[in-house]
Amino acid sequence: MIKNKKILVVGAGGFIGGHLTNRLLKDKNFLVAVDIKPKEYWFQDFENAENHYSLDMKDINNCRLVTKEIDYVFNMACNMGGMGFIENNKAECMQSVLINTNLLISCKENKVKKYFFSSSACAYNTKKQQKVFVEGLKEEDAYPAYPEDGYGWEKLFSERMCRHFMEDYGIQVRIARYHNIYGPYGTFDGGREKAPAALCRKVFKAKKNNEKKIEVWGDGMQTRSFLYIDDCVDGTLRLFESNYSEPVNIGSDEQVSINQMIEIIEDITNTKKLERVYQLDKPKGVRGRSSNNDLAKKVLNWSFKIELRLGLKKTYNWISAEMSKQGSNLSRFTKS
Ligand code: GKE
Repeated sequence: MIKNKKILVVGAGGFIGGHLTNRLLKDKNFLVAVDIKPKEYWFQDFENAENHYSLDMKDINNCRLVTKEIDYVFNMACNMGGMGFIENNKAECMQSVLINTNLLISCKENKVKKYFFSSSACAYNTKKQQKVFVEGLKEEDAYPAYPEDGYGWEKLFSERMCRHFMEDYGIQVRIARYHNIYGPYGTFDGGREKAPAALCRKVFKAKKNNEKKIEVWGDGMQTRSFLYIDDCVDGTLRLFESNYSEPVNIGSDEQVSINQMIEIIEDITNTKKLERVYQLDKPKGVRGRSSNNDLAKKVLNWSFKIELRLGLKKTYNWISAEMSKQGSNLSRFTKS
């Protein structure tokens, strides 16, 4: 367990960064929490951390400032979202390369011991994801390089930047390839939400308004695997404390189609089967994706624990409670 360290989390106002910051605080570390978002849009608040609101880490001077006298850095920051966002904002997504690059340079200058980079399954070769049911992607399947346009290229390039900072300057790096992380305290509306949160929101709305239909992007047959946030934080810390410096999948291999995921949500919420309105012109991404977890088992002795059904139940309960609230509380999770 990491304890009594001075840790910088960049992207602490976001979904994964927020949960990670909370966990590191609970484990009795001193946290410097940074995000480009203003205070009112942070997904979680941290009373016991040194918080830096509205700080743009694309600017190297800000990176230099917050990496001083820091033991460990977790770079959880990027301008991203679900398919609806990354397919329509490729230039925005690629500019996150500045965050990683300037942070690494600053870590080198300030002699930070260890650096974590949050990469993505979008770094994998898209040509290996053209069928509905695919074998879980192994780490070597990122090459030959043909990642998701925009966002995926940024992730793959930044992975390599980390690797070369380790080879050339000796900074220890750890890299996770996350597979569609979901759970409470994440975006569920506004354009950046991913499928689990979007579909929980849509089922909740249909129930509330007594509607009989929901809109689904694509034909619903596309597949993914989804990892619950608590498992993600555990896997991340396990990886960080390991001796393994190459990218590792942090994901689940419970591969489901989008139609199957909707059935699970209907089932856990006692919703009568809704008519699916398939929107074939909406962003769809790859046809099929899942995570091969052999390497994580081997080098981290780690595997996901929370099955999709349970994770969706927790997520739905949180989203429905948020949507039932009135007023401004809602806006931080729904900002586009
Ligand atoms: N977002 C969203 N909203 N997706 C929907 C919806 C909806 O209402 N209805 C169906 N889908 C379908 C999408 O068309 C896509 O085929 C699938 O669900 C998953 O969409 P997603 O959750 O937005 O994102 P992806 O898994 O395609 O990609 C995400 O992958 C992660 C890594 O595994 C990326 O957007 C990144 O957020 C992330 O790195």
